[in-house]
Amino acid sequence: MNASVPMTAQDFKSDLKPIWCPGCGDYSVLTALAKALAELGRPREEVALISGIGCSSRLPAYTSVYGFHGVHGRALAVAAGVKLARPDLTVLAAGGDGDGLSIGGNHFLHACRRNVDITYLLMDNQVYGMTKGQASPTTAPDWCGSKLTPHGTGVSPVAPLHLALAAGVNFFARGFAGNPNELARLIGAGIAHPGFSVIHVLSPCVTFRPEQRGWKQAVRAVDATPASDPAEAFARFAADDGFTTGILFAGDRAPFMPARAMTATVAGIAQGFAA
Ligand SMILES: Cc1ncc(C[n+]2csc(CCOP(=O)(O)OP(=O)(O)O)c2C)c(N)n1
Ligand code: SF4
Repeated sequence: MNASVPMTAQDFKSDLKPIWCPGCGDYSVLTALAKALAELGRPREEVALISGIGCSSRLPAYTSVYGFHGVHGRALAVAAGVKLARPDLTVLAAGGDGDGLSIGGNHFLHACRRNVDITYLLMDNQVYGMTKGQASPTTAPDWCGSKLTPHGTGVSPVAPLHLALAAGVNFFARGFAGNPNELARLIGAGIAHPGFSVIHVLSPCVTFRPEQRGWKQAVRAVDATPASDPAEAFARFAADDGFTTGILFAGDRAPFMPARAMTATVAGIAQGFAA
């Protein structure tokens, strides 16, 4: 591609046709991401998108940037490695609430704490879509839609905003797949903000949670400038119901980037093993 020709959102989509169910929110996340990357204007080979496993984690295959569709729950570990080895790249990670908060929950905490300059699309549908509809960490306790939990889970769900703030996240925005233009703006803001940025995307699973079509009526835009102090954000969003959208927190911690990582090369690492 000629670098002087401005790229369009379409240029950031691959030729693969997504196999998501018709109406899945993930289509709009792809649209928003492609728009954000076109607006960012970096060549495709300077962007890496890392994912785990799940319907949402198929995202890299449908983009034209470098991608890695890896192991369940380990997207953030891989993304951190990519960013530390190649700080010149724009690095994103993506995956579902199961991938990021169940099996990957520990990595989520440490990614917030460590603050490597990555933008993470946490595509939340409050269910394990790929494995046919089991409850996830963000599922409400009284949801009885899975045969595994016919009387609900009875367990308090994780609130990604509160969890991220407690763990030291540097940027937290919430978007809705049904509003892809606004979501593109939030993804762009997350990429521009130094450090670990979480874009919590409400992305309906129309197959196993058809009632999530009603999220359209539930979401509302935040009516204040983002908090920059975690205590202020906690106080402001203590009673948050999970449907406030926009940039909810923007901190100013310096990203984690050890000098040593910047000088490591594959040849150097190989030499170290040979010695
Ligand atoms: C180590 C491991 N454990 C379990 C699974 C089975 N598995 C695949 S995807 C998935 C959860 C998917 O849910 P989520 O991350 O919320 O994504 P969604 O499909 O809803 O987008 C699970 C449990 C797996 N692939 N690997
Ligand atoms: S099962 Fe749910 S999350 Fe997976 S593609 Fe279908 S609608 Fe989307």
